[in-house]
Amino acid sequence: MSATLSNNAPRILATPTAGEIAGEKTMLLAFWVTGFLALAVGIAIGVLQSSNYAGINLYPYLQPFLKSYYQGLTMHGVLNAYVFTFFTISGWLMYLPARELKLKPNMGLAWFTYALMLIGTLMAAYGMFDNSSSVLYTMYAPLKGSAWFYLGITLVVVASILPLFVVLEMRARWKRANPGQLTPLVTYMSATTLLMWLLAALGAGTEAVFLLDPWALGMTQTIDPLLARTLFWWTGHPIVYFWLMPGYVSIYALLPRQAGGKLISDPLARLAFLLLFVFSLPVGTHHQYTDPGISPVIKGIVTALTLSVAIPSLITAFTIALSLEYGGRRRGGKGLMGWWTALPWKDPSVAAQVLALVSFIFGGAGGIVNASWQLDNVVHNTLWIPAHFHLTVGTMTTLVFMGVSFWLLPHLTGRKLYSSKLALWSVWLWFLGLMTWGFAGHWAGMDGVPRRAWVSSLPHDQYMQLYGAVHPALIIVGIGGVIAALGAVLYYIVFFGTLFGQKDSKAMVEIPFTEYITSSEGSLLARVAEPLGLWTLITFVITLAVYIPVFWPMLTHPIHAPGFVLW
Ligand code: HAS
Ligand code: CU
Repeated sequence: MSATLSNNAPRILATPTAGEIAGEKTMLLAFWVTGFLALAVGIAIGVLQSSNYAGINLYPYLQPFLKSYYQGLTMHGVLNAYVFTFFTISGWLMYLPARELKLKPNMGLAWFTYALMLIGTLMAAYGMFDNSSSVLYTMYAPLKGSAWFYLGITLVVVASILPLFVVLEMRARWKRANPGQLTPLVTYMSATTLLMWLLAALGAGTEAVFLLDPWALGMTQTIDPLLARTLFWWTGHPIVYFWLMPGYVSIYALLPRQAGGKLISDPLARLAFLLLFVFSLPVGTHHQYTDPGISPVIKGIVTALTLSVAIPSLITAFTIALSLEYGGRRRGGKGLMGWWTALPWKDPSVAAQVLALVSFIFGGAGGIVNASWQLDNVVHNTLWIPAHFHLTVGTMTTLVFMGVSFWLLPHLTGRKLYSSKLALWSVWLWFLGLMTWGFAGHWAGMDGVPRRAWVSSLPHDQYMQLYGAVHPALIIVGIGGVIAALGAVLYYIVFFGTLFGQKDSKAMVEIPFTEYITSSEGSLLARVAEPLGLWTLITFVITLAVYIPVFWPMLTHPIHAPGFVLW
């Protein structure tokens, strides 16, 4: 009898010692510094891309380092969209749950993740720098890259899955000690994000291991471009939520407190994450509305499913706007919008995240246009699409992480933020630069300016003949890029100024975990959302139901295309 009782009774878990926490901080710092270094290189190359559209061809001055616009574009996309995000997100999603649960993560696995990701990054970087792999970040076969590149990317993707096991193990340990209790919110969000990513990565993982790697190693001579693209987009859509959801962790679980308030509802946050998980997997083919070989019936179904993916972000918009309003009113804001001006705008971390949210209103609205099959035909493969993703991953994700770094770096290093003022300038310039870019890019896209085109290499009169009518928009694209780059310069002054700055005992700020107005206690919604294994299975079944009819004709009518190295 007593044995049964002691089995069910809550167990006391060993909390990590100060030395162990210091080790975890070093681990997270390694992930963030590596990620932000990659971003610095990516941003520098970004200025070349935006100048290209303004008609300024800087590539001739960069020989022999960058051979072509397409090499630059590949590096810009891979470093920013994969390397920066995967490093920062992997560290972030292991460290925060560890602090929330007050448990020690499996540090061996955490460091192994880092090492594998670094090796993969170096291999892929080699393949890009030697100009053997200018295949763009979407790796569209039959454009052919080197084995260094594909194998490197494969390792990076494999590494990015490992944090899931670190988080699930901590969650299981915590659940054994707290039987019947709901997973605390940050851990719930992290586990959901990483489970979503596990299923998402199956597409690109299969593409890499069965198509791209053997092809680049010379084991196969041809490739099926349609199959490769479809596998890529299996991952390529949900990857955008792998970029978004870790930012949402801060927006839901930390920002309300930083803004002086509380999160309105914990169960609604869980619902948003669960819906992002379930809805984002089956809709990858909305990137292929113009591809042949996919049934129009599927394209219609995917349009409807994609529109539903906006629902969790709309839930987020209302929940967070209300949480911010609550914070602003507690800080003395009066009247209809007084709460808005009463937000702590002088705090660069808050300013960055709120500005990121503002940009995401436009990024999200553009996404809803893309989601609609008919409207997408107008904007697909135009500059509209990069404009859309510079307001989502370029601003929403990146600016939130910049904002987080303003408290996280002092938290990790015990050093003072180098300059709050410079930090504020950097986030405003980044926001204004990318909003300018975004506005002009959408405009130029609607006028039919193609994306991924080395337009500045055309003779001037030909460039003007083709794009003269939309030249003002393209010049604004270039100006937006420069403003954002100035913001980045200030940002990195703050970043390195903090890393190498003064030690200050007060700098070691605590993680601003928020309180809730409505907690998940007694919430049916939170209970239904809790069994993550079941939700993973449900999502997988729905995804297969949508994808089996997509893949079937491709597998029964394979295409065999030889590879091309164009640039
Ligand atoms: Fe997207 C293409 C559809 C969101 C990234 N997307 C891309 C590409 C990237 C990307 C990188 O359906 C290009 C890929 C390539 O290279 O070809 N996208 C959507 C939809 C959403 C969406 C429906 N995208 C994102 C996010 C991304 C991202 C997030 C990165 C992080 N996207 C598409 C489609 C395409 C596409 C098609 C293919 C197009 C083509 O032709 O190739 C939705 O998830 C968006 C929902 C978002 C909202 C906004 C909610 C607003 C919030 C802010 C509230 C503000 C507050 C502040 C609280 C509905 C949460 C208070 C303010 C006050 C004023 C009170
Ligand atoms: Cu998508």
